Amino acid sequence: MASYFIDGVEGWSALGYDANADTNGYTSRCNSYSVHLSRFGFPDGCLRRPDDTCGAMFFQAAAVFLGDQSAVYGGTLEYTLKLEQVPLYVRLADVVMRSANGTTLVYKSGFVPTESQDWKRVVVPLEASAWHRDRVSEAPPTEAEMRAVLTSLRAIHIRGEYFDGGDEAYLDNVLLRSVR
Ligand SMILES: [Ca+2]
Repeated sequence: MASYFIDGVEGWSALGYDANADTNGYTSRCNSYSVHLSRFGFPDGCLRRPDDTCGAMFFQAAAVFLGDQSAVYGGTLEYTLKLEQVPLYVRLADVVMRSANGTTLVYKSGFVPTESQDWKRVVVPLEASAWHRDRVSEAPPTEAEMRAVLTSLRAIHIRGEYFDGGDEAYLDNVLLRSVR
């Protein structure tokens, strides 16, 4: 499963989470963001975060990344991100997954973006020990819990905002990769 955004947004959208979502819970605050395609990319087109602000914006994966993705347990979620501002929301998760029954798992990478950085490849292990239940400070899910989420995925959200106002973010080359 992959999105390269060569000619369009490929079914992706975006939503805003509360800037304090890691304390208050990952309940979306604004659901109706569109994403803009940019000619810019790594290479050939990418998603660009919307200009208006409503909390912390996350890119929302297209439907083809959702549903039964049980085959990718042990594999990776990979994406390329470019940010143009000093990060501020460092306490938020970088990826949020939610199952059809509402179970929420979050992932926080060790990646700390810097101002005007170049394109950065982020590789997220799809293994229970790398994730947390509900928020970054919580314990990891069990393998069974994580497999259950991957079996009925309702959402994958990739963080696109690290600074409160005036920043830009670009997303490209999203892959769900099974274990090889
Ligand atoms: Ca591209």
